[in-house]
Amino acid sequence: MAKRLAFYGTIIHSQNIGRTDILENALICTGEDGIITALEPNVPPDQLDDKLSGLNLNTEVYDVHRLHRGELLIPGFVDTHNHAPQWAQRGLGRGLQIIDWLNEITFKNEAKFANLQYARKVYTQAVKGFLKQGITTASYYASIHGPATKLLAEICFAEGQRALIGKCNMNRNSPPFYIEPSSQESLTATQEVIDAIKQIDPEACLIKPILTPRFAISCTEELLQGLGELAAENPGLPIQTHFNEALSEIDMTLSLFPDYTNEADLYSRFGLLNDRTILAHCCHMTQYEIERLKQVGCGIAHCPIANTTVGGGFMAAPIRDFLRQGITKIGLGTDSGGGFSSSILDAMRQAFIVSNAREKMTAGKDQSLTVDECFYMATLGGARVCGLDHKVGNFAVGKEFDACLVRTYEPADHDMDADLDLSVPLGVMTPIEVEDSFRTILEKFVMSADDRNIARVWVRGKCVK
Ligand code: XAN
Repeated sequence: MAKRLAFYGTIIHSQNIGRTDILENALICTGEDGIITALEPNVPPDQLDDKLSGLNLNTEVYDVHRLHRGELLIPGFVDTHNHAPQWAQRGLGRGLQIIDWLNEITFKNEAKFANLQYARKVYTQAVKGFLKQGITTASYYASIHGPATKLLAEICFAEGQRALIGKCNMNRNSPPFYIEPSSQESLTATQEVIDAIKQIDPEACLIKPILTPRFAISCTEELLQGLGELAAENPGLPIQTHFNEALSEIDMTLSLFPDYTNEADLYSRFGLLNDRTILAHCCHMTQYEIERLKQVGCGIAHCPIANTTVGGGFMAAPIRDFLRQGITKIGLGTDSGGGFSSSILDAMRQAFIVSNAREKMTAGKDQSLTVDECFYMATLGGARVCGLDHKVGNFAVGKEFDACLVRTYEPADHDMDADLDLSVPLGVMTPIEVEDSFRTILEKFVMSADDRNIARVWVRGKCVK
């Protein structure tokens, strides 16, 4: 059981892609189960004590936080595409095309997760590292190894991170030291991991299994068929894969599956394209595929850092085009280690950069993204992609309290609201000025903060940083 929490101050969250609510003088409370029990904006400061006693909020059972002007409460970040074993290879292999990068850097690194001692060390660092940066939910690709994948699930659960966790399926086009011997063995190991995760967290309070065919290149038809059957037998089971990431990858996929002209039809034929599917990248999309994704309701994991630093291209998903066509089930992925950064703040910034490039490339047709849109993708959009928006992504009575306390100044013993000039900025974030609106403070945070400004983090009401 977590301690009950109450916060009074400024809360910022998304309601949808175009709407960010800034709630000033807001009071939010949680129960011992981490569920939000009250959310009320515009509580005048002189009425706060009455309100707290009216809600029966005494500090013995509640941890009461009064936020000053330099602090904000925002939803925890959702990382919709993350390779946990690549924590130790982030940033390596720049300049390589995607298939070469996999062969020269990634598969050698992931093969090390056959060793459970090594897996424990790296996965513990990774999960703690992501939580430290406010990533309260992650959709993880593990390695091909069942035991190490179970270990990742145990670590997420113990550290208190919400996660979807998938053992990668790979039974072809992979090096001899990093390949599953047959489709049957891959399927059996997948089922074992699903069962183990359900045993660790039977009510799926924090962690859930996810089917993870790495991409069609690494799976035989028989394996994709078997995974599609698993998906059909388990109606709540999500699926994740890489999709239309790079031209070389698409060419190779279609040459391996000559009966198909596009990846959407391929995954659909094997029962792997549905409203529980998370498609990472979606960079090179035909109009037909955009319409199929919309029709089916797939989630899109936009990974702008990896798309511009690995894979030999400067082509990230056409987000403005998706939005124009009514697709809003879009989140951000760090895609670390293809993405060199494990920060969703960095992913937001790179999403702006690639959208600016697209604006130029399309002569102004695809306008660049806004702060509201990126903030949505980092929070509520990501929760939608992971099928968790009924629980997290923003704040509402009945949802679970996953949150970050943003702090822009060092804690001080003077009245920070009155004496901003005496305050010492925390980290290297753009400093707050007296005249700044909370919208400006949010923009400064998104564009220039780092993990030092994420002072505390809660998942399901439990403090994890
Ligand atoms: N395709 C991939 N793309 C990527 O960015 N990272 C990977 O690990 C991977 N595997 C297949």
